[in-house]
Amino acid sequence: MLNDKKILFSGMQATGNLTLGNYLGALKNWVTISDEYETFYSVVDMHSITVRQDPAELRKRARTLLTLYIAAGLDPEKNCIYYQSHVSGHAELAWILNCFTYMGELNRMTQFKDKAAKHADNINAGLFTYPVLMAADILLYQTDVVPVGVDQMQHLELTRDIAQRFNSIYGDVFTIPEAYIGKVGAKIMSLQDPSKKMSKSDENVNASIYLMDDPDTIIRKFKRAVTDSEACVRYSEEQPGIKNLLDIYCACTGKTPAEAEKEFEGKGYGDFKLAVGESVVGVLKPLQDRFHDLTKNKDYIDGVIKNNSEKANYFATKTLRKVQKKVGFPERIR
Ligand code: ATP
Ligand code: LTN
Repeated sequence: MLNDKKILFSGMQATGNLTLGNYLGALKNWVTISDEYETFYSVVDMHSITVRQDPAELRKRARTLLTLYIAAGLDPEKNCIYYQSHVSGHAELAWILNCFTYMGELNRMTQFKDKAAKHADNINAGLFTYPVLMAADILLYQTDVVPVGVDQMQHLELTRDIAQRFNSIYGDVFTIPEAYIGKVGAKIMSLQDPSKKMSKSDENVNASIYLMDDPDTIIRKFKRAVTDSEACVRYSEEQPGIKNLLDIYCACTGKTPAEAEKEFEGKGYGDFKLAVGESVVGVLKPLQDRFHDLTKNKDYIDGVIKNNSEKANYFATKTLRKVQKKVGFPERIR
């Protein structure tokens, strides 16, 4: 890198509509910490085809996601925001790393087990080796930190194991990455079943707040959120529904759970849910306005896509050539 900053990489899949979980667990943290690092934020469209996609729809969602990165506050002049499929090094490194990953390791991945159960009619090899592509994403940029939600920890551990294995054979080729888990919003749960994470692929639309939901919809979904019969706003594992709403409220307002408990002392769940909904509207409305402005500016977004894919390609190729040489591929003749 040209400066002394450490390197950060993260990515999101262009499948489904982004939820408040994706925003509070990932995107918001990306913005908060971006200034401290040299950053690469990828729209990981190659990961998306591990489950069947409609091509036109995937293209549209990928562009929406890239635009949302910017709307959320990432300046594309400072942050390398790009499509994974525009940098062929991801696939090339993934192939090499496949040869340094064991079937047994991949068999243990819980996301694979979940997705295989969900898509029983299409358990393809890509779904199985998905974590290796993720390792390639990260290692390609000599990444130091990877901000993700807790659900991705297992993949990150695997990435570290693969990198260490490779380095122990060929010397210090890869930087060993660390996970960065945000303090608040690390795991936002479903509004309809607080034992499940809020997920963009949930079939029940009332379970998730989507980033593009209008204010009325947001308030209505919070009013319907599953709670309990304790009638007391307390931050406790015994009240998972209330705890989740407190997590959301604190992530949106910057308050601590203790401050929030105090604020709602003696108040009913109705008032509390309304306040949570309003705090979410307060965060999402400005983001939505910026998103709509950006979509009107096609040339600007096209320019971001072009410039940043060139930048990502430059850094990716540097690592890739080093790795190719180490494993014994013949040198390129210029
Ligand atoms: P899917 O439902 O398709 O599995 P997802 O909603 O889990 O998708 P991903 O694309 O897998 O979303 O995740 C993008 C990022 O958002 C990851 O860093 C992930 O850790 C984070 N994330 C996803 N869901 C949540 C959640 N409920 N709470 C906090 N962070 C989350
Ligand atoms: N597997 C992640 C998305 C993802 C990612 C990455 C995250 C793909 N490559 C590299 C961080 C770094 C997910 O399903 N959320």
